Amino acid sequence: MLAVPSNSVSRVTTGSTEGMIRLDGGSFLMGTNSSEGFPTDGEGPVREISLDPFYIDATPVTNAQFREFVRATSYKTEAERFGWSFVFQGHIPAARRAELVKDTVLAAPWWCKVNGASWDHPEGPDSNIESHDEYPVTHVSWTDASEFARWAGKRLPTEAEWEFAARGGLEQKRFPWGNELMPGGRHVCNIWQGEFPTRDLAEDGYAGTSPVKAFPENAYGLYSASGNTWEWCADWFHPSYHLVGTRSNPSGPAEGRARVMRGGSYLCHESYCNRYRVAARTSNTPDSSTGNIGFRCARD
Ligand SMILES: [Cu+2]
Repeated sequence: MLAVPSNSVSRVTTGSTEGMIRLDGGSFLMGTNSSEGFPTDGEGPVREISLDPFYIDATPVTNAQFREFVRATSYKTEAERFGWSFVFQGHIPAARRAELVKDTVLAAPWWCKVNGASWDHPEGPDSNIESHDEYPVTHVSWTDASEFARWAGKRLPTEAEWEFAARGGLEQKRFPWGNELMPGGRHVCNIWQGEFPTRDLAEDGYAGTSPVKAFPENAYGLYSASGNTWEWCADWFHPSYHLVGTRSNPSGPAEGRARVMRGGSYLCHESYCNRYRVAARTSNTPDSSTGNIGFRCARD
């Protein structure tokens, strides 16, 4: 038996609720009316949502857990099948940029299309995840995340479940721990410090992802909800569907072109993408993968 360090995240036992938190559900106020929110994202209006009890992973799925899935199933992620994924410019050695970067995103040129980037080569073909077992898996698409969840006997959380869990029982606070970004002057999540996207001061200790338990959990025991990596949710994204949708166990529109992502990432900064707030939302197409998108699972 290997000794498991106390801070480590448990192995995946398929069909088990180990490493998950059981939440009673009930009603909560979802979204925000704050002027800080992005109206076009559909963060508001605040509405009362009720949820049945559910389980949710205490942490995002780690590299070690995803490796177990790949070893058990020989699963190939979409990034591996497409042959590339998006890597943040600051994570590519300047000397190799010309060779590795095939293209960039017009509206977000810091996202580089890198051949050979994948969950176990997160910064390109020569990079690896050695000594990063307890970091969140990245470069996984919504489809990949759903396949992992199915293997583990779980599912992706609905957006409402994600927000309920992330709020940790607090009502209408900005963050999973309260209203202050840095309570007591301490960094409690992994986001961007400095000038985005060129100057990353990494004052929180991390320029990229951080171990899933690097920062304190919220009152429900949920780690890494704000910052670190975006997390896929089950729902299709729509900026206004929630105005007409059910308020009891909502699961989003029946169809769409992009899936919901929540939580923000190590690239979020107030000046550019103030979406590490607990009401913030964004989306991506289900086959997209990047170095700052991961996921956690839920189950009934
Ligand atoms: Cu952001």
